[in-house]
Amino acid sequence: MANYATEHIRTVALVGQGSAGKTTLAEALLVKAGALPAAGSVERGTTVSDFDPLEKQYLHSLRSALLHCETRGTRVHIVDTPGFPDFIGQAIGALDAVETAGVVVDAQAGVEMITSRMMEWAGKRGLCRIVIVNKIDADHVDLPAVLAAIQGAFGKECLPINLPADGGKRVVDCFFNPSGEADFSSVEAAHRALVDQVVEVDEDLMSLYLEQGEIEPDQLHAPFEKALREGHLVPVCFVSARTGAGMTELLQVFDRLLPNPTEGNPPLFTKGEGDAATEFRSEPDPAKHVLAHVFKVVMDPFVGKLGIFRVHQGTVTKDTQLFVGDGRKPFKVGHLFMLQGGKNVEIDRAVPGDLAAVAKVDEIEFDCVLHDSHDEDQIHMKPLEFPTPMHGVAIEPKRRGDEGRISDVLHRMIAEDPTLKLEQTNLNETVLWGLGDLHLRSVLERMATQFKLEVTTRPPRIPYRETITSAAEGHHRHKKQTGGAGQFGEVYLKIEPLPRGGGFEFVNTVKGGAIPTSLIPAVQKGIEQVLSEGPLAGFPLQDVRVNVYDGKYHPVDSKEVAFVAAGRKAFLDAIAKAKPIVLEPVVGIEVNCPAANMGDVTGDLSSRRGQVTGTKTMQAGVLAVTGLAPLVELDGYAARLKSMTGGQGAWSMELSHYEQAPPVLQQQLSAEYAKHRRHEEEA
Ligand SMILES: Nc1nc2c(ncn2[C@@H]2O[C@H](COP(=O)(O)OP(=O)(O)O)[C@@H](O)[C@H]2O)c(=O)[nH]1
Ligand SMILES: [Mg+2]
Repeated sequence: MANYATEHIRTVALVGQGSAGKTTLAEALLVKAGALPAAGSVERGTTVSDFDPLEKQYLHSLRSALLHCETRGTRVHIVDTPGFPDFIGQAIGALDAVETAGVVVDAQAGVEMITSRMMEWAGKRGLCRIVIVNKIDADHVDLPAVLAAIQGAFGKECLPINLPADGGKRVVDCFFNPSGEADFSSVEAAHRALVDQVVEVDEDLMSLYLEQGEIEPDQLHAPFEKALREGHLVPVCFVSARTGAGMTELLQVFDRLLPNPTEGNPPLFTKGEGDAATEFRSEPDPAKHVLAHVFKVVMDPFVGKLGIFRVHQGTVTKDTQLFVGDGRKPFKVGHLFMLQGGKNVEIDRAVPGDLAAVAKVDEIEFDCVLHDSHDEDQIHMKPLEFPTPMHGVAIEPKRRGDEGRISDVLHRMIAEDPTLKLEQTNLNETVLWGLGDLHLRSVLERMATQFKLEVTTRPPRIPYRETITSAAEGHHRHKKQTGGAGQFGEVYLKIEPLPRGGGFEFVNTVKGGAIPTSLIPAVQKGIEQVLSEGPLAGFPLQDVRVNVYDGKYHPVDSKEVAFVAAGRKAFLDAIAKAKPIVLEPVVGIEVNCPAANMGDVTGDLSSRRGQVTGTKTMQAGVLAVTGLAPLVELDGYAARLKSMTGGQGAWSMELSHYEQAPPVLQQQLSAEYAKHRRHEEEA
């Protein structure tokens, strides 16, 4: 395979609502660029991206797929991502690997829930963005209205870079072309709007433009890239992945206008640990030390673990020795791959901008950094935030004896997917948390088909938390005389509430060796034992600061165990006096529904102790309702929404914050816990 210099590489993630046509578009681009002889179809399960058996069954992308093609001397890496809210983690992860987010909009549906979410995520990550309006061939599309909706939702900086012509059979470029025929608006107006917008980021050019009234396209390149980087310009292009209209023009936009890796915003890395950590940006220079970021890990049934990374700096070859994150032992690359859907193609080097993969390196985990310098360990990439998984199922093996393997396989799947969590509750439940029902189902199906492991599922308990609401003092003297040896430890501590989200803080202000420094970790250990099971209702305790300030020890009898016990009991003593409460999770919910159902949807939300925080028109006849509601009240919401909207509604939720649970609920939860404790003691 030919080698491409960094300047001749482009990286684009196709993101946006499910069914907008991302997979079909990726396929059409590969065909147009000559990387594929003919286009497959999503419906027949023959596309390069949707290669996974489960994707073929669902007719939807469930995971991101890496593709690449060559156009006019430029290599284009494309990441096709799923648009279903359940699999949004895959799309967010892909943003770490590219300069540009290509947000695909379905011309028939307009701006949708995931369109907005991805515009926002990509903006937060400092990516250049383009909007690709697909399906311009379809019946009943109102393209001027779609463009207006895009500008309404994302701002006036969304400007068409080409326009449909001949009734949507082709598109006409408006950037290089100062004039021409289009189906609506005019090429002249679009061209002028683009130039006006671009020169705004460059004062000198602006004066020149005002003087001369026109600017050479070549002079516009640098300010164009700057405008993209700064989010001052979001080009909009029109395509039909089905008829191929706009494909040549889109490839031309990729090649001539999208940033190469030296023109995008380089990602932020951190070096060192804790307070000593410093931030720095990678430099897309092939001659420097290697910095590569693993943005995706897959368990390939044939080659095993594949670590897929983006090179941000330096050159990786098959002879490169790479360190994994903080690890001290390097591995030799050996075989280096580039992916085309489910196919791995061996390559001999990867430079800044390339997306490549290595197989069978156990230490590689999602989000780790690969590097080749001995003195620069502890390198991390500034982490992306992912939505917190709020849908859970409690699982149990169908066959006894499968417990170990299930936990093993689930841990491997979690390593691939940052939006999947496994929790072992204190009620002996194993709960798998994901972003939605389909997300969880796909995991369990993969487990059943690929690993022959079957489980039964039931709804899990709500992830309540506990905290305290006032400061208090705690004390415990642990004294035991067993035979000759004794145990002695005494601890005085103070606790106080931290703001929500403050977690746990341990402070040691013991003076004069009242508790020897060597035994402080034992005290801390005892205290931390309480964190996983709060005394009020058995839920994890959070948002509390503990200050151990005094104590007593005995030169002979003071052992670690004594201080673990004293720490734990002193903490429990303080909690009992600090007005503990149960916190319940409150989620932000977004519902898309026909405007006619708005009253039902908002009324229903209020009846669930919820609160509507906003409504927004997405396009003619469709509303987005946002609100907040306690998670416990959303039981059965999917079915309710379906019946309220005749199947037209869509929704997603994300953890917003924790709030004090209503008194009745608190009493009920602590009564249940007390009963559970009695059972345990009797058993
Ligand atoms: N009419 C029309 N249909 C399209 C076009 N592109 C995709 N589709 C159809 O839209 C559906 C969703 O496409 P898909 O590529 O799976 O969307 P994705 O979820 O964004 O990857 C499929 O039935 C496609 O055949 C297009 O340009 N025009
Ligand atoms: Mg797809």
